[in-house]
Amino acid sequence: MSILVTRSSMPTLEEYLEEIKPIFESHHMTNMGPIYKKLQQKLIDYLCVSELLLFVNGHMALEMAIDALGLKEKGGEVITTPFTFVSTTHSITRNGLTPVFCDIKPDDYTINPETIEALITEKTVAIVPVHVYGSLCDVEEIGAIAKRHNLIVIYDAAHAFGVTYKGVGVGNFGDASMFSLHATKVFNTIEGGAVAFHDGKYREKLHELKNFGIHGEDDVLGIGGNAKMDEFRAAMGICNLRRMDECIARRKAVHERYNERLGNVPGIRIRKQQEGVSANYSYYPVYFDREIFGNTRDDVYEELKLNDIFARKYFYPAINELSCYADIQGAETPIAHDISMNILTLPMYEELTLEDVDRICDIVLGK
Ligand code: T4K
Repeated sequence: MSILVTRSSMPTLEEYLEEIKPIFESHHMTNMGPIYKKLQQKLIDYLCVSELLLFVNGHMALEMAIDALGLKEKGGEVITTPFTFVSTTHSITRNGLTPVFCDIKPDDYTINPETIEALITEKTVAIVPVHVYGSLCDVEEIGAIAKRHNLIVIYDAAHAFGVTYKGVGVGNFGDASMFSLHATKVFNTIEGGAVAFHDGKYREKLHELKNFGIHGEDDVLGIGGNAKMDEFRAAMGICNLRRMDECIARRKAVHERYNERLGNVPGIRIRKQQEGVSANYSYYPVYFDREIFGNTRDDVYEELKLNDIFARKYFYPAINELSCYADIQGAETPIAHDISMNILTLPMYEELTLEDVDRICDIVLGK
């Protein structure tokens, strides 16, 4: 059987059927029904955040968060990373804002705070960093920069569900954070997304944006869209959340086996455990230094493919090298370019066996 880069975590069919049974009695299938509300509260508790709204997917959650926090109205420039999934940048540009690409750090691949400040102009309105692969951004330094320059910070925490820093849930940093709850994520609601924030003044605007701008029965205040999470997806979330600890423990075992096998190989670079961070083991990225390792990232990718193993080049090309962003002028981002050319995310999911990991590593190492 093929091994793909990931495989969705799912409950048993019986467990899911039990959870969706009430929908067949009430016929309440969507529009913030009881299962939505139950999941919303459970996620507030699990992520240790004060406010959280659920969305149809992570992309719409981020796009609407940027709007709800007033950035669309303001217009201007947003400093962000070129090393991410294209959704991050699209969320900025679809709000009429201009992305300004800032280079990343070579060790954890998150935006480099040392280069942020030089990119700030009188047009800068926000920073949108990404906790890429679940690596925590330098939240303290980014927070200090934002305070100095009066900028909004919205984290793309698509990969960082359940990550904590010094015991604080990742969703507490910045003005808002978006989590993707897509089928490929550590925690999924099939498709889904969430925005966590602490200032209650955003609640109503965000809620309205995802529900056509409707404000009660008598008026529509804003020009919203439709990005509501339905009851069937919320039910999947309820089931999957029950098994989160087990799921993360199994991923951790996979991660540790990869570390054992690849951690000390000349020319292979793996991420180090970040101090104070409890990880969620969402991805297993490996950097290949072709000069030392001999084989390139692409050689390894092809060899795995020949063996029916489908690793992925997340995130290649860097966003500022994509055709749709070719017109965006800006500073060079050589580290993001180098990482995107040489990194491969190896298969990572809870059901991956340690024997599978050994087989993958044998192929990577040419054994
Ligand atoms: N920001 C960041 C940093 C993100 O990474 C993402 C999404 C977003 C924002 C936006 O969040 P969402 O709107 O998606 O909630 C996948 C995911 O679709 C996407 O969610 C994810 N990031 C991105 C990094 O990866 P593809 O096109 O690579 O997925 P696909 O269909 O090739 O699937 C990858 C593997 O996952 C498959 O080989 C098998 C497995 N899989 C896939 C699906 C769809 C399953 O096991 N079950 C499934 O249902 O984008």
